[in-house]
Amino acid sequence: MLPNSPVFPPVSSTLASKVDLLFFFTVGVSVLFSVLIVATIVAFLVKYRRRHAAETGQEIKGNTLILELAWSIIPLGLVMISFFWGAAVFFESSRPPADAWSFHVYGKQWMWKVEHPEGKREINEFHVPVNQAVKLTMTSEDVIHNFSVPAFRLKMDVLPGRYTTAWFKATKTGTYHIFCDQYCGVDHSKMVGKIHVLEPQDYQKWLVGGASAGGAVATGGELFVAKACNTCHRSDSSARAPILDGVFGKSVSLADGRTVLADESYVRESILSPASKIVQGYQPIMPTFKDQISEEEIVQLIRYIQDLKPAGAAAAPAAAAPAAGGKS
Ligand code: HEC
Ligand SMILES: [Cu+2]
Repeated sequence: MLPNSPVFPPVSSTLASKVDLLFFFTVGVSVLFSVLIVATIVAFLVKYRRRHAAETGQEIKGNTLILELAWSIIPLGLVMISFFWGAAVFFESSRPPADAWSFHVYGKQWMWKVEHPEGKREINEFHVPVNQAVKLTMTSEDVIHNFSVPAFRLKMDVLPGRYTTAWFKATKTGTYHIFCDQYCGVDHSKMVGKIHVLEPQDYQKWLVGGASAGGAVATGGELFVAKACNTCHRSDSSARAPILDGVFGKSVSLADGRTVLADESYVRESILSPASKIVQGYQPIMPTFKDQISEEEIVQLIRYIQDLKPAGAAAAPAAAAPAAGGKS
């Protein structure tokens, strides 16, 4: 929209120009009315100024129906346009498309950690393919942060203790800024990063080459054994604990009569506070893993559970294309 403008960031995602258009519309309407109001005030100041000391105002009686209707209906119409237009853009920005690749983002004083669908990790650098929808599931390891990429018009709070999601589809290759948009401590201003948008073949090349940053984290399968989840959650169903194969993405009946969707937040809650949602037909014997497991390990377990197919179905091709990453 404004190429190479120092005022506006580049327009590099499918959502960016839609957000800009809405922004310019609301600013335009506001400026138009501000100018009209100020001009009217000035004109009336001059026109109805007191011309001699004894002058009194004329009494005004009755009303002008057309005028009253006009100044009610026109602003209502304009506000409704902003409302429905804004709602449409909001819905689009908050619903990742079904074919989005699933990335995880961790905010931490003072860095951004990213995990790719096939497990590769990086810090403050984020490589993504162009023209591919990317879904971010984000959480914080300490305080509230905010993941912001101005070029994508993307900005989402990253909170400790829960998952927030955002998505984007980059439309132009290049390197763009990542900022933390929520004051989070002394080095908040250094909590910045770069997002590199690559051609799909360059992204694949990048994926196979180079080491993964951020230290090794055990895979979900290893953790499932190391944390002894497998002693209760066995696929041969000794009836102590529900079989987890195929549970992800399904709805689960709880002992108190509610049903919940087994999504990432549900699995996370099941691990950290198992007693808050008890599965129907089971005893609350699962211990909490709070303080014994890191946010990154929880995500590994979620991914492992996500890939557990119901008995009989073909096993998921291990770490094939990143497209195999979750589609919740
Ligand atoms: C002592 C046995 C035991 C251990 C160990 C255990 N669980 Fe559980 N788990 C249960 C039981 C029983 C339930 C069902 C009752 C409930 O909801 O708390 C359950 C429920 C769950 C659910 C919800 C399942 C559903 O069908 O909705 C998930 C997810 C889960 N556990 C994951 C884990 C993970 C991951 C670990 C290891 C970090 C683990 N569990 C360790 C016994 C256990
Ligand atoms: Cu921050």
